[in-house]
Amino acid sequence: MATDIKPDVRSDVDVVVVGAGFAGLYMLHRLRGLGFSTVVLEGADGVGGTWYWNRYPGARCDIMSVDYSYSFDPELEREWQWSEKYATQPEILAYANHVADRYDLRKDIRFATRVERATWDAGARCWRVRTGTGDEITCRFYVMATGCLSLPKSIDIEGADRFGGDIYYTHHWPHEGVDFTAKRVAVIGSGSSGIQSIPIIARQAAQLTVFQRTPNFSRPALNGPAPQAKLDAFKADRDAYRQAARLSQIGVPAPVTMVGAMQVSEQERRAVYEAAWNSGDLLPTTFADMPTSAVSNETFCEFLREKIRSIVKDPATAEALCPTGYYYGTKRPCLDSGYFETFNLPQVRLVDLRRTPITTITETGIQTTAESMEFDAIVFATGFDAMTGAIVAVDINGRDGLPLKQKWAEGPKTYLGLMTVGFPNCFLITGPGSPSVLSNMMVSIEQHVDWVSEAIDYMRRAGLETIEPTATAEAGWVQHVNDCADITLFPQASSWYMGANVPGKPRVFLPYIGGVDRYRKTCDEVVAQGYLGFCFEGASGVACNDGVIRRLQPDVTIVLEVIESLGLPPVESMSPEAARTLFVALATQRPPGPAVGEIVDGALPGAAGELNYRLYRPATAGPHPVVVYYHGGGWVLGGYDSDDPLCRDLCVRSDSIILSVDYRHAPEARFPAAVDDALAALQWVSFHAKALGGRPGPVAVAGWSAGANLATVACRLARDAGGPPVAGQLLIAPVTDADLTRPSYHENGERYVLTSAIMQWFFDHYVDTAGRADPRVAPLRARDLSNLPPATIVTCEFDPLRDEGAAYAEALAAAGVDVKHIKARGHIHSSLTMVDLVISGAPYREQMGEALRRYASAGRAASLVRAASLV
Ligand code: NA7
Repeated sequence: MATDIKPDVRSDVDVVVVGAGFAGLYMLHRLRGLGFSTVVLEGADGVGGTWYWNRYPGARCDIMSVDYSYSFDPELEREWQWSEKYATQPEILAYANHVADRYDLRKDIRFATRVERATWDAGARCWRVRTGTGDEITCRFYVMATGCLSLPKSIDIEGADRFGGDIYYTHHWPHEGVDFTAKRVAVIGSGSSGIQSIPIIARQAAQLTVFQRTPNFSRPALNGPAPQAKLDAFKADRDAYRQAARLSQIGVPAPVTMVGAMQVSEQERRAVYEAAWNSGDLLPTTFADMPTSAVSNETFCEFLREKIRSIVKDPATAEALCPTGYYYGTKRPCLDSGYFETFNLPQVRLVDLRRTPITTITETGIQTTAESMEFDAIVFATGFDAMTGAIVAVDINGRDGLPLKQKWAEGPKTYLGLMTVGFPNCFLITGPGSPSVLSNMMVSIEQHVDWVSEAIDYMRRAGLETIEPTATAEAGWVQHVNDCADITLFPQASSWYMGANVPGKPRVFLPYIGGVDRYRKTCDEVVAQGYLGFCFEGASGVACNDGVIRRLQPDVTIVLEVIESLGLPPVESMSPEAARTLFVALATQRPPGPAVGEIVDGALPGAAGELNYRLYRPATAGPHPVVVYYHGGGWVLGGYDSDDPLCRDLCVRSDSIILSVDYRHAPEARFPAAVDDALAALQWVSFHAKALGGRPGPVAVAGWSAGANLATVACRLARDAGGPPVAGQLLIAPVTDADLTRPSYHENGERYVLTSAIMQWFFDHYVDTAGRADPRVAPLRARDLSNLPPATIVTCEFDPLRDEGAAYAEALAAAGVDVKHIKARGHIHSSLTMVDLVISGAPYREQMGEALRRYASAGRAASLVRAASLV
């Protein structure tokens, strides 16, 4: 009988683990070490999971073996030597068997035992697990260690059951091997399994025909002995090596780069790509923006296509093998041993299913839209129902009998990829929403097993019986997983990461792409914050620690980390002059923003002298509507050119001329100098719109931060002065009040670049305390906000100015102004201006561009009406 957590509740064992692959083996070892009675249920006759089943010729790992091995026991590491850089399937399976023997694991594994159903018994607070043999086992905790790529995708080609020859599946290869000598063989599929097996099958078969639906990016594995440098680093300090892996992006120690592909010359770029090609490494370090920038990524794609063309002699075959229509890495890349060279062999032929799809499999072969071919054998290398398939293949029923399959009908929802709401005490090892398939699986498996073991141990010590995530925590995590994916190119590809390979499967990005390092940190933080996002139930009742662990946009987090690493002095401790110098220096480091048609610098008359401006003209045919733009910088910092990337971006998105104008800065010129200049500029540009090459009619105004403050103040002063008319106002994170006590100041006033202290510093330089209630400083305090131009107000969730922006939107709406309030979730005060750096800001800037286009067309319609009434 098991060690029960609570004396009055009995179960057969503490934990049932499903699967005796690398996850299940380590889970058993850890739980046993903690004194929990555990049984592992495994469908196969032996250990090894995916490496038990996938015995096709050429099957190997493509993460280097030294990395693709357990790290939990230094003794195990010392006694096991891998013979090659990338171990073969038999060697990996031998390793799994060695581990099972070494730790005497088999005695708690029931082989040839498939789990069919698992049901949560709320009354007994245990799981009832039913196996294919009809047995029922009860357990406190139920762990799915079923692997990410273990349930094969069902064959979705018509006529497959009709074929009279031999049929093989890479995922279920005969243990005795297959002899293809003198056979006419077809291989369907060109993922990792196809790419690894095709060169070997080609050497045996009389004829080999490869049916390729999507060409894959593959590079030579250059297998052989493990690289000496790697072995040396490992041997020198194995703890440091393993720790570096745990704190790396993908679970393998690797250099990190911050350099984008387009920031270097073509020659340097090629050198990096050549090094990647010659590295024999699945995930070599290339450029930082490879996952996010289409332009950068395409340069690597084309390099790889050139390599294919240089290897494959027949140009038509080479072209058909060249991947197109998706970006490098967004479908799982491959490593190969002579794959492309195989197509130079006379007995090998490629059928491009994009041109001539399979219509049916016949009794004797395969028919495409172009021809009928006869075969002795067909090999299906058609992949897996990845990440969720093996989990929902078990009929798992949670609280109130909710089937997991039903809960996940629209795509999996998990908290940290570890648990899912409604399924207490049910853990997933490397589940959807965790780095899993985007990482070295061994590192991710160990991290999850450790986390789960420690959680169960904690519960035992605290006398708790159930653990379950909260709905808020789960929704927040799902959002964060999507936020991370959405700033990359990955969701654009029809990949198994997206569930796109399985007909009818919801298109959801399944793994977590935020990185092994960040993910681990997140899981650790959850624990450190008292299991944030979890509810526990025990003898003393239910205790929930509700909350969301990651609320910032992922790229905003990175920006904050980079800024913190610079160790800059606080702005408020600096003189305005020093702060300006720093502001300018930082601006040189940012991406430039998109190209526009033309940029012209000029000067216009301000209220007390000339003001510089910079005009951004779209590349499209004009004349264009005109927008007067006021830069940010708290009335103290910045200049007409300091928001350059944002102005370029708005120019392109709105198809408008953006005229970014300077104004006098404090403390040299205090309030109301900036206001006077802002109004003067608006008047001058309105009058000279046509001369500037713009479209006649009312101009719009836009601004960020203090610039948005000036923009809206200028609108109101123009209204009071009887003109000029303004088509609309775009206010990005505006200053609308001088009240530093709103909740958003309390919540966000210290950590997100723009701090309460800096705002205080700005106000002190700009205006006397007595003047701060003036509506030209605090437009929210204006008595009459009616008849102002339509407004688009953008507020950022983690901005001290958020609440006053929202209050201004409400006040304008109450005064009858047409207002659109855009709330930028997960953003900080400055992140929307960081074009090409904070990619998650792009959808908001698109809405801004759209608002300016709308104002332009409304302004144009009004002008036409006026013109018509004059005729
Ligand atoms: P993959 O990578 O999913 O590859 C499956 C291949 O089979 C891929 O080229 C598919 O084309 C192709 N496929 C799937 N269904 C069809 C049909 N109906 N007709 C033609 N071709 C088809 O699976 P693997 O087993 O190779 O590798 C899985 C992972 O294991 C691998 O990524 C590593 O992580 C280890 P598609 O691309 O869908 O057009």
